[in-house]
This record gives sequence, structure tokens and C-alpha cells, in this order.
Amino acid sequence: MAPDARGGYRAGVTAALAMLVWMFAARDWLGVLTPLELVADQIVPRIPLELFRAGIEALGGYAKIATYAVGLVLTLLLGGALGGAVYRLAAGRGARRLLAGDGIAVLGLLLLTGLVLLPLAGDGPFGAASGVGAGRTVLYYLIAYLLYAVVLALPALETSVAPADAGRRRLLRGGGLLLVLAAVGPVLVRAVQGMTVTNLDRAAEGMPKPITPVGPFYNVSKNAFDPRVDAETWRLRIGGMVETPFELTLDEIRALPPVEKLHTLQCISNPVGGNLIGNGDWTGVRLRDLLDRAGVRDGVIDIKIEAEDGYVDSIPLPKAMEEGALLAYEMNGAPLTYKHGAPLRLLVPNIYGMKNVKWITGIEAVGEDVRGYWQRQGWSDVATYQIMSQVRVPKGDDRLSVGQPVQVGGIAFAGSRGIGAVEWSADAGETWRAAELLRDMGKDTWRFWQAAWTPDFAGEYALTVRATDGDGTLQTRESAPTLPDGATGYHSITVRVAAAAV
Ligand SMILES: Nc1nc2c(c(=O)[nH]1)N[C@H]1C(S)=C(S)[C@@H](COP(=O)(O)O)O[C@H]1N2
Ligand SMILES: [Mo]
Repeated sequence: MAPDARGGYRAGVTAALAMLVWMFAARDWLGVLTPLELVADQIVPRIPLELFRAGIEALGGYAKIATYAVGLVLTLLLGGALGGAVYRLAAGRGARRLLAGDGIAVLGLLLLTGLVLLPLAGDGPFGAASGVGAGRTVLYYLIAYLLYAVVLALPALETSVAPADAGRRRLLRGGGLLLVLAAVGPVLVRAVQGMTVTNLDRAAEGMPKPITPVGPFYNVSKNAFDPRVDAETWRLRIGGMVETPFELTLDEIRALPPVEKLHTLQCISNPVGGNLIGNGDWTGVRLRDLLDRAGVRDGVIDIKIEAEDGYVDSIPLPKAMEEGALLAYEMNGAPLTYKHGAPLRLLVPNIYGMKNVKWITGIEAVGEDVRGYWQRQGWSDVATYQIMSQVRVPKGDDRLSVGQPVQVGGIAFAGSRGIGAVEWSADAGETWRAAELLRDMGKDTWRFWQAAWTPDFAGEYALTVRATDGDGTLQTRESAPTLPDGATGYHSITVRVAAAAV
């Protein structure tokens, strides 16, 4: 006799867990995305902007992990519900009936995935249109659902085949559980380690290095797991409305005359005083040179950039033809790491990080305005860098005392407009004094500033900064959230000054 619906629910949750372990363990191996990733890619850009903002405000960089955690729990619940249904239908009718129901459930899941989920995700029926191909995709899902079916049926088979004593059964169950944990543990640890978490709450304190090392360089992507592209088989396609479309291997790109430049990158999600900014020393080829070689036809409006992770964005043709637009394969003298977009990523002057597409696979000249991944959600399409500045020293917990000189300093950035002046204030912006601008590092980089300060009374000070860009525009005091055009407002830190030591 088969166990009841409740037993089926429990078996369904366990079966879904086994299925998820396979899905996460095999995704790299077969190159197939988990259904959680496919669904997230479809849902996240459609989340209403307000809800998205609330999520980021409440959870910061952990919003992405939370999204996947919700997805995992939902999958377990759905697995449980399906298990409960199969057991309920077979209730009192024996194991054979249950196996039949189980088989129908697997078939249903396969058809649903192959004919609805994959086509909706743009992968075509049964993944036929994905880069991975239908064979691997079907294999991946078939094994996943069979695993679900087998684990779901186990309790029923156990009761019907081996009416063993309770003690032995418990031992078997315990052993099974240990096996599952041994398999799940490493997979989960690897999965969590591989996630790209945006570290929004790490305080941006202390003067940064002029060139940000790869380690502390911030990381943002839409993905739970960033693509690890095989540079050997990778090709860059250049096509669309051009005279001669062509393809290049990484070696062919590296053989072109290299261009090296310093270029600062900042995420549009960087809050005032935030740390999602870094300055790299990049090597690559000019986007313009490749477009010229292809011969852009009349009527082209946007250059659309496609990436391995399904990300798409575009920049207007004139922007793509700017001297500073670079396709980079090296960062700080070493090949790009996969987190920063290996084998090839874009760097565009004057616009926020989201348009600096990583893991590029294709460049296409198109005759219309293409809306990118985040623009579909409502983020700025032009995405010009706002003027930003930060006080980085002294740090909030530095011991300051009356009459003792301290160095005040920080960073300022306004994309390719450059920084014309920086002013700072020790009284929350009542009065301003000019700061000294440090070395100009290039056209698309941040600028460091400093000033000497001797506090003349004890108490709390709000140290504030504002910059003027190279066009003469003063940074606005008005604060705006990161969404949709990038944060504005003045950065301010509070420091405590002790009475002079006697
Ligand atoms: N293919 C792809 N490119 C992408 C993204 C992405 O999710 N996928 N994220 C963008 C965003 S929002 C930012 S801020 C920058 C971050 O680049 P970094 O991680 O190298 O600092 O990459 C951009 N390029
Ligand atoms: Mo970003």
C-alpha cells in the first residue's frame, strides 16, 4: 500500500532537493542554466521599479541571494505539492498506480520545460535555440526530473517491496540522508562561493589606491553565477548593418595594435558615499577600429552588444566611435578575470557601469534604439555619470584633537568631463574652501583631492565635499536615489574632535 498524501508531500520535497542538487552540480558541466536562473532572468527586469528599489534598500547586495533563496524554497514547495498530488491520486491503489502517476508527472514537467519555459527564456523548444543545443539541455532536464521521480517513489517502493523492521528502515533512511548531505554540502558551498554578491554596505573609507587592484575592485552583475567563457572556442561576432561582417578569435584580437588606458568604472547603483567605484588600467582594442573594419552602413543608430549571460545593452553609434570606447581583454596588466568579463568587456566613456558590457559575444549595428537589460526595468538609457565626490579621510573613528593638523581628502569623478574643482566644508556645507586637486590620471578617471585642516574647537564636525566637473557644472546638493538616473547629493562624514591635550 502506498503512503498517504502527507507522505507524498514529504517525499516530494526530498525529491525536489535531490533534483536541485543535480541542477546546480551539472550546470557548469553541461553548460545549461538552472531553471531558477532562467526564471530570474525573465522576472527580475520586469519587477516594478519601486518594488526593486524597496528590495535593494532593505537587503542591499543580498537581494540577489534572497531572490534565489525564495526560488529554492518555492521549488521545494512545488516539488512537495506535486508529490502530494501523485500520492493522493494513487492512494490505496498500490505502487504500480503510483509509478504511473510519477511517470506522468515527469512527462508533464519535461513538456512544460521544453515547450514553455525554455521558449519563453529565448532558448527555443527543448533548448534547440540555445548555444548549448537541445541534446545537452534535454539530457540535463531528463536526468533532473527522473531523479525527482525516483526519489519521490522511494518511500512507496520501500513499503511495498521490503516490509523490513522499523529499526532497519531507520538505519537505511539515516544512511540515505547522510549520502544526500555529503552530496549537497560541497555543491551548496561551491554555489554560494561562486555567487556574485554586490557588496553595498562595505564602508568606502580611507584613500583608495590610484589604480584599484583586482581583488577590491567592485563587482556587479545580474547573474547568480557569472559565465566562465572558454577563451579557446570563444568568437567575437561583428555584424548587423555593416558592409563586411566578421569574426575574431581572442588571439586575433590580441594581435591587433593594443591600446592601454586608465578608466574609472562606477555602478549606477552606487549610493552617495558608496564603494561601487574603481579605477582600472585596461588594455584592449578600440571599438571604433573594429566598426571601421566592418564598415558601418548608413542609418545605424545603436551599437548593440550581446553577452554570454544573455545580457544585452546598446550605446548610440557616436558613443561607440569615441576614441575612449575600448574592448578590453586585460586589467591591470593581467588577463581579465571571469568576474570582470573575460575574455572581452566594453569600457565606454562617461556612462555608468551597466553599459560596460562584460563577456561580450557579439557586436551588432542596428537601425533602432535598443533597450538594454536594465533599461527595460526603467533605469536610465543615457546613463551619463552624475558628478560625485567623497570624503575618504579622516576616517570616522580617527582620533582628532584641537590644534592638531589633519589631512582631509577623497575622490571625485564626473566621467570624461573630468573634475575642474573640489571644495570641502567642515560645517556641513555652510562655508566652503578650495581643495587641492592631485595628479590628473587621464580623461576617464577619478581625481583625488586633499586639504589640510586644523580643527579649532572640540566637538562634532560634518565634513562635506562637492565637485565641479570639467564643463564648469557644480555638483547638485539635491539628493536623489540611485534609481533611475544615479545618486546625487553631497557626501558627508561626521568626525569627533577632542579638546587639546594639556
Ligand atoms: N554581460 C553583463 N555585463 C555587465 C553586467 C551584467 O550583468 N552582465 N553588469 C553591468 C553592471 S550593472 C556594472 S556596474 C558593470 C560592473 O563591472 P565590474 O563587475 O567589472 O566592476 O558591469 C556591467 N556589465
Ligand atoms: Mo551597475
